[in-house]
Amino acid sequence: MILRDAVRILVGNWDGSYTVPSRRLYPHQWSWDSAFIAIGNARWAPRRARSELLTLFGAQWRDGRVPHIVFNPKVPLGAYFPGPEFWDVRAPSGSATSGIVQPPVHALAAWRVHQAEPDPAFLRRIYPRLVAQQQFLRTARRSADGLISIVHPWESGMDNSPAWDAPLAAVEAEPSGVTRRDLDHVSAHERPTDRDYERYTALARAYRDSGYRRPGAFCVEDPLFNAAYGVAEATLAKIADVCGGDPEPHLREAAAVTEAMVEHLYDDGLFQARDVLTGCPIRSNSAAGLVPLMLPGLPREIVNGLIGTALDRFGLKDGVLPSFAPAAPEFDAARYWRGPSWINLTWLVWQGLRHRRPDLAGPLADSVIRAIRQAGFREYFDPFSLLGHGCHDFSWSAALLLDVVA
Ligand code: 9YW
Repeated sequence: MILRDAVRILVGNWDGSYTVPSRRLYPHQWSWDSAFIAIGNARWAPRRARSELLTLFGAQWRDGRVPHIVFNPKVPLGAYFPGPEFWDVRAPSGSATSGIVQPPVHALAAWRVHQAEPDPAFLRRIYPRLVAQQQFLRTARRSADGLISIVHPWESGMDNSPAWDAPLAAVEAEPSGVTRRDLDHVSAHERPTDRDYERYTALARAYRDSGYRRPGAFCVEDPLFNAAYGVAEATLAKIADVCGGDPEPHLREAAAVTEAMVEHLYDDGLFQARDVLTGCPIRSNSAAGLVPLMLPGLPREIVNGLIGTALDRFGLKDGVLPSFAPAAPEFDAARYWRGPSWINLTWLVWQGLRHRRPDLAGPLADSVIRAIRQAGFREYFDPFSLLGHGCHDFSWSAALLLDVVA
């Protein structure tokens, strides 16, 4: 029954060649959502999964960047803020897009789609695009220490994570011109504050005005983003193998970023973000710091440190994974990325545990099923009561359930 409901949601959110995250709240195509959705769709409709990724990469920019939103021209202007009129840019395909990116989890998605239904022609088509996506990050965003930076909290995928409180405090807020549409659909106490939105808008505007070239007042190295980048290289090695390419450079790159992360971002049982502008680590208790468990070459003692933290600070054994450690003062069980459990974040950590600690991965997968059984396919969940929050019929919750039970 629950599986049938998951498929029903994905069918309802399908727009002909890709899937919207949510009909009303997010009525366009989102970058990392599409990767998670493809992973789920691969389980019952691999053709849709391939279309999902190819549609997204159809809006790739000439510099290789994959925009975080591809706008549907049929959706009325003003239905989502900030919309195409704000970003004011088009991909070579002609699609209106945003100008920022999201964590590059797409190579992993492409590989999972290929595993579900082998299709070397699909891999050959998407491989050069995935390589260009990584190349953009190396060219535009890599520091001398070998880490990739993000220039907006939206690029982290975890917009209002408490990890961004300190770097955001340095950003001048812009009180005018913010017409929030999210509050038409979900309640204010579950979402980022107006102040957050004013800062998001100011940052996005400054980046836009630099021609989407120069980082502004927010520039950080995020462990989830860098882990996704490293996993993408490790996965591109497998894809290159199938496509007759050379896996070696990808393996070297995956090893290099893993090493840089261990050297610069790991601290006392958790990976932390680092502020590029000040050079200082941003110490927080974000579950983003557990996602590097996905990196295949992570040293054993680091893996053990992360697992210890997951158990002690995130209560891994007790139930669903919160997005922020519950004992921390910033924790909020209902507000967006400041504590609630999210299925995609849980899925990423689950991937990291599956082969290393099946005894912990199993209960984590069960917790996803339990949350959805109790609350439905909500956007996020109170990690203790499992009360559902945010929008209903959320695509990646449905898609990743299909993967977790497969
Ligand atoms: C926004 C679509 C996106 C996700 C992000 C999540 C939220 C807010 O929704 O972003 O308006 O873009 O934080 O991870 O991709 O589901």
